[in-house]
Amino acid sequence: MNEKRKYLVAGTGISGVGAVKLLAEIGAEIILYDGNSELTEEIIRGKLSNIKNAEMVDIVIGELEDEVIADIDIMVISPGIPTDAPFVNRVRLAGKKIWSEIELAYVFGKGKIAAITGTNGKTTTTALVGEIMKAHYDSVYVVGNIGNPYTEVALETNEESAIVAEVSSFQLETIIDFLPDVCAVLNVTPDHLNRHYTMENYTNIKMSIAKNQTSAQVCVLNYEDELIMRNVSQISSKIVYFTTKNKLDEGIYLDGETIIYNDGDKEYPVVNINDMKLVGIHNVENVMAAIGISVHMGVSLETISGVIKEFKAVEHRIEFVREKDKVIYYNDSKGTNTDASIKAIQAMSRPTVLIAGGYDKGSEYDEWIEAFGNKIKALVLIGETKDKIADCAKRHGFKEIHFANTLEEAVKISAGLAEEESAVLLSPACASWDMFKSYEERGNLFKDYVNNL
Ligand code: UMA
Repeated sequence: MNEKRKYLVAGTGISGVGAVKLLAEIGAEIILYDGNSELTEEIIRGKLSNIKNAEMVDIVIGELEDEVIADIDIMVISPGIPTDAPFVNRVRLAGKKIWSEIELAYVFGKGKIAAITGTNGKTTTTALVGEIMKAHYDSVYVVGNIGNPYTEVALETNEESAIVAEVSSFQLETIIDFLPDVCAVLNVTPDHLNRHYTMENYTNIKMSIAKNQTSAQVCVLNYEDELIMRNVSQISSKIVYFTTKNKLDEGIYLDGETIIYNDGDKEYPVVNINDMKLVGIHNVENVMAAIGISVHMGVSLETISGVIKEFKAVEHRIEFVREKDKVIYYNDSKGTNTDASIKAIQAMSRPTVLIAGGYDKGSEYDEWIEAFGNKIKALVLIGETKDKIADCAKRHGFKEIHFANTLEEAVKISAGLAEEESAVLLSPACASWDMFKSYEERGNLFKDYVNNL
């Protein structure tokens, strides 16, 4: 291929590198730009070392001059760059197209696309749909916000491929023609408002995943989500609803403990929720969405049901670690904010010892402590926020509070506190950066300590 247009790729994270890989392969002229003036050309070239013809890429760091902008046709923007950043406004004012990295992949990729967005549950649902697709299709790509840039694999896809994309609001802001065959909006609750400013704007961005769909495509929506339901008039595709609270004439719902798929004519039992390894009502919703998506991606209910029963949680998200002395240990290191941690607490079906605390993002813990109900029997606190959390817990009348200096000590204290038939849950409600490099490191160490008990 010999692409004639000249591209500016903004951002040198994994999206930017993925975009450069795709564009270099199609022979486009590329300028790679990053606003972080602490980066050097050497560091950036290092990131491109596996890309053929990368020496042809021009690199710009720091200020982006108007002459550079004047010279390009399209800017491919990384999701982490705000769309109202001053240099982005200058590109827009110069009349240049701005494409999400997802848009670039879509334009040059092939295959049938399932795209999933929502505030919570995206990664689990994407991973599950990916596994279901693998049981049906030979060529499957699980891409997007989940951590695998879509652009990196777009040129490998063919007409027979199934692409499962986790798409964030940041990526949706700059889609143009992106048209998924099936899409889903799982839920919309406050998040990223420092970037999207209002809930109205954030909701519209989420719903825009379906903006290019017609009645030939399918959009799977959460029937119980007020913000989604208030905005369904925006959707032109065939809507498939899922609900854990109601019964529908068509869609996915619960009959007792069985998830039913109703195609409008007939009810089909898909899976009993007790046969699933995923726990919590939010995961029942994720599974329901995955069923709606997968059916419309052409997979049989039998295959879907089989994969759901075997599917385990995504690593660090209410992940089962082990059972020892009749106590189950769960790793929810990805519970880095109170909202996510509340989901984990709600998912516990046993009395639970909760390990929490970490980096101080200035969060309030009142709502989180109120969510303890009768379920959380003891709190073991670590990290920067331990005193702040303890004070808040005491204000709410919660008294069973213990402190640990290290995560290892917290695991030992918890094991001592947990009675038979109870659970120990690491769900910090805080980022990890005070004591660890990342939530992954925190979760992996937790699992090591638990396995060493
Ligand atoms: N940069 C600028 N100017 C700016 C801001 C950033 O030049 O104003 C540069 C930075 O210096 C850096 C680069 O942009 O070099 C970073 O780009 P990026 O933040 O888009 O990071 P990527 O590595 O490309 O990762 C992105 C997603 N990151 C964000 O949305 C913040 C990843 O989602 C995603 O996995 C990846 O693309 C592949 O699609 C992460 C995320 O936190 C996991 N997502 C949010 C979430 O899930 O809540 C939306």
